[in-house]
Amino acid sequence: MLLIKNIGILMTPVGKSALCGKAQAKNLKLHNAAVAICDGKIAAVYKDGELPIIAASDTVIDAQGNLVTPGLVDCHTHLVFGGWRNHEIPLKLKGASYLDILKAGGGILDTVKNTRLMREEELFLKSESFIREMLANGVTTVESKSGYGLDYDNELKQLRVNKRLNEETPMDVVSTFLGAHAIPPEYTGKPDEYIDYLSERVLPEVARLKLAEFCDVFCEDSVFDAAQSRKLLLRAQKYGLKSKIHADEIEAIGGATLAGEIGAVSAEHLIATDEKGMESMAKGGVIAALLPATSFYLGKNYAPARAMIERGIPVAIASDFNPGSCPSLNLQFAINLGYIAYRMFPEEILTAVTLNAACAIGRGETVGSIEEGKQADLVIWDAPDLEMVCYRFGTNQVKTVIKKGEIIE
Ligand code: IZC
Ligand code: ZN
Repeated sequence: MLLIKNIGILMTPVGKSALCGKAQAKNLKLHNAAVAICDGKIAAVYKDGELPIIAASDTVIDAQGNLVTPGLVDCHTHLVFGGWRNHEIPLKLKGASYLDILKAGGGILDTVKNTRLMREEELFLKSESFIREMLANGVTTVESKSGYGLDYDNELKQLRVNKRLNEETPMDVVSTFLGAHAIPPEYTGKPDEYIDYLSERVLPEVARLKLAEFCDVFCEDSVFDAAQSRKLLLRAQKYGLKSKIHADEIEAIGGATLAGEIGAVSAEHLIATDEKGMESMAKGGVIAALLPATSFYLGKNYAPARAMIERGIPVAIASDFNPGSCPSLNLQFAINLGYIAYRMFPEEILTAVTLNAACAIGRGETVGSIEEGKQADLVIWDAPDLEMVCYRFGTNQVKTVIKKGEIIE
């Protein structure tokens, strides 16, 4: 047994499904707590100084009165990529927008060029270093999208890297096929043909080789419209891939509405989402995966998180780590922005980066809360309470990370 004792405060959402409305703020809060872990799973949770009988062979960790939460879940990243995009800074300072750069053949397409050039092993080693950094920052489960290959060979290359990251690092990596991330140079001006190519040539193989659980699409002005997105996602559902949509990041062109209509598990970004989109999401039980560090980095508005919570949409928060619109993998910074920019309460934020994020990637049954039977993924913070985690920013407040009952060094 591994025992974590002397936990000043243990905070966790409860359950296996996403929490919305007032329930999003309901955390279990235990004082002077302890957690017993056996075989990588949570065996028991204690409060008010209660402890199990400890055998000489047990390992005991003293949390020294600090806060303990579930391991964080980062439910939206693009962490497998070649190159960086630091050279875009001067263009942006001269006034070019994210979409201007993409339309001129840069942006995502620049990363596609660099990702295609990289060998699978190099790509794996680069991504593995990000995974290590994420673990050190308290993230124990991550979603990773393809979308920088944009052809059969290179999309599969990225997805195989996801598989290896999941198998060869302590991190749980949930793989998403985002072949419809941009229109590749081979299909310039022919988005419909590219959607057909993905549906007929790439998707069946992704499904056959079980390289992704989700299919995602960048539903955006001058990328893929709502009809093209619908076509691909419905085709993917037939192959057993659940739906996610990059919706309303820059323009509201119907992505959030589509998410509700086709039963997407999550819609992501939602900076420009309108009333109609929110209504459809609430009706369809779609989780809103919000990415505040991207709003920060693009100098854009922030998604209407409070309005979503009021309308009963479960809110998750993720990093959106990618080389263009968010070159930071620090989910703790997104937590800070959840508080400062979204005006969410610490309890709502904790649910957003644990249970709701887990549900957004199909892992609500196994992770996202500290409960008997769930996987033993926990963070011991260098902080006495959740307010401190939301309040201090720019430093790593994680003290110890436990993944499947093992201490991450
Ligand atoms: O590489 O720019 N928004 N996709 C959609 C991204 C941002 C990632 C990128
Ligand atoms: Zn994204």
